Amino acid sequence: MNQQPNRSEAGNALVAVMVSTIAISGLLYGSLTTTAVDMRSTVRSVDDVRTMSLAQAGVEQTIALMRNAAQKLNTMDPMQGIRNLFTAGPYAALTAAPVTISGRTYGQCTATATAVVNQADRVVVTIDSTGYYPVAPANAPEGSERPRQKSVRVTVEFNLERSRVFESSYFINNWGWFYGTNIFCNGNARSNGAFDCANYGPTVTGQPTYDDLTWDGGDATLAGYRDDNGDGLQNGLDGGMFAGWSIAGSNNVKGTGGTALPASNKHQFAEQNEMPNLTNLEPYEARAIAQGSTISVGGSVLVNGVYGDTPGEKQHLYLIGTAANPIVINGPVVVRGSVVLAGVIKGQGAIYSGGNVYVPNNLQYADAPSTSRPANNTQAATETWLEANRNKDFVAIMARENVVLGDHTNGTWRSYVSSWLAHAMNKSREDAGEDGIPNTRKGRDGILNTADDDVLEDDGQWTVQRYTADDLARGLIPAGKSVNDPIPGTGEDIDGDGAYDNTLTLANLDLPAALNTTNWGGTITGSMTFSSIASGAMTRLDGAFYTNHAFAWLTTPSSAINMNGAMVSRNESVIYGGPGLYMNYDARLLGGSNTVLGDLLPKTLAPVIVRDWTTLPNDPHAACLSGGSTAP
Ligand SMILES: [Ca+2]
Ligand SMILES: [Ca+2]
Ligand SMILES: [Ca+2]
Ligand SMILES: [Ca+2]
Repeated sequence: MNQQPNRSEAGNALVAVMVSTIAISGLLYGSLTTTAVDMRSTVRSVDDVRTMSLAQAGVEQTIALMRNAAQKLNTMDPMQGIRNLFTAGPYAALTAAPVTISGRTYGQCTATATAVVNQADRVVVTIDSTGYYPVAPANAPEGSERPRQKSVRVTVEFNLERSRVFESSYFINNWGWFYGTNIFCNGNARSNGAFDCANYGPTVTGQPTYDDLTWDGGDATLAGYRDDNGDGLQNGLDGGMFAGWSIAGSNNVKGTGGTALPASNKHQFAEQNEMPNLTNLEPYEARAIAQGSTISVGGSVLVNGVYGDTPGEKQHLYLIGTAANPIVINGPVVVRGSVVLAGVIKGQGAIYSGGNVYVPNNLQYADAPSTSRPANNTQAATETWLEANRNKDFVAIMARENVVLGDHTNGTWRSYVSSWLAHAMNKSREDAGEDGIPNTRKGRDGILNTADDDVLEDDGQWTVQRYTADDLARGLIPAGKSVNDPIPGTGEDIDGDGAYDNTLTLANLDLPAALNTTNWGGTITGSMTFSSIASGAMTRLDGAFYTNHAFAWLTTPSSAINMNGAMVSRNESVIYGGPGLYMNYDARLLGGSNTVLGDLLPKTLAPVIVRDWTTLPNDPHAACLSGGSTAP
């Protein structure tokens, strides 16, 4: 985001941002790379060590296969992808599979996985893996020396958790940028790709994050404080800036109290947070109906669970609330089309839109938290704030397409936003390469034609994984998909819709249908122009926002702009004016899967937890193998 260039003050650049994803392939790739290093270092070492590395490689490959199965059902329920591997009992992941790295085969491994806990949100798996050197007994030539074998048993845990993208005030799936001295990010600023401050002096106060939140009556207790600056202290000074790639031009970034943000609060090449996939809203529709969620205005129920699912019901929903007649939301609802939303909103809930969400003017809680932020970043102050504001209004606005704020029909709006959507740093077309991040073709070393290049970026090819016949046999192809179809969210399918997407343009942001009662339901009363309900000087935006495409806004008020909640976006094109832009993180989003907001937000697969690792004296797969016996 950036400050609008003032006519009398040349030199301020503009805004934009971008795309990415693919924590899964990143993790897989990272772990295999580690093994490659181990393997090479042991080439001259004893065969036993080599054989043990082969067993460990089998564990890593099995975990990768399970994560990959989760990816294949990502649009429905990633955990179901893992659970489907165990429908017929233990999962025979690898059978005398060669372990090959950079074209060289080091040996073979066999691995079997058994689900010891198999629940909707949590699966615990015991993996028995045996490494064989030089080959598995079944493949050993007759009369040859008995192959060596080493076996390990590793217990790993998979959890479905509230997506971590909601742990920042400002989260961008690719390129984050703060081009302004009066940006005040009261929370974390994070990108999956590079983060650029271009030597401006924005403020990032940070927000410590926690794994859990529990309640004892009205007493809140946060648990699992993450000491991400690594100083051993849980003193509220954690959080800050995070980037999956480099952080540039950040020397002037200020932290709490206006002093320089310490280097220990700037995290380059940090773990990426996977964007949830909202391509398929069916699971959210089922949840909305099961919970009996509603939206009403003036006592009339306008949405019952899902809007647009009954014959004759309109697809697009128009909601303008006032202080006298606020929009009243209760639970998560789905609107199959686009949404226009502004004015006063009350209650706790979420709106999942199958199209664009338009916020033409201020959106404000009727009963907002007493203060936008806790008194300070300590755990005690945060718990006190949570206790006071647990039941105050909260809304999450989730768009499958774009979030469009202000008056997008205005010529100045269109000029600024379109120039940033087209900017070279803000590439949105799906040719971002293996890492899902544009502008990384040269790799970390910045030099073209070296080993770390992202050769798939800008190659003119859309590279994705595709469903196979084996996936079909394992129940890993969701309804509506077939063998050879692209797997949504893999490779360069950055928005996870299973189709190639070109660069975002203004056409993606325009209304899907004219504003009238033929196309739109809700509080609309007749035909109208968008500009008649829109403002070029918005100052208030309450709620947590999510888009897998562009978050686009031009607002140039004469007073401060306050965003209270969170902003999660793939591409950002925010241009602002006035005395300051404040992004105040809503601390009710803290606490992992146990936030006060319950089940309002999407879930993704958490990082895999290794629970136990032990060596086995004998080969647990020996009974399954024919051929010679193995040496211990
Ligand atoms: Ca710390
Ligand atoms: Ca490509
Ligand atoms: Ca790339
Ligand atoms: Ca796509």
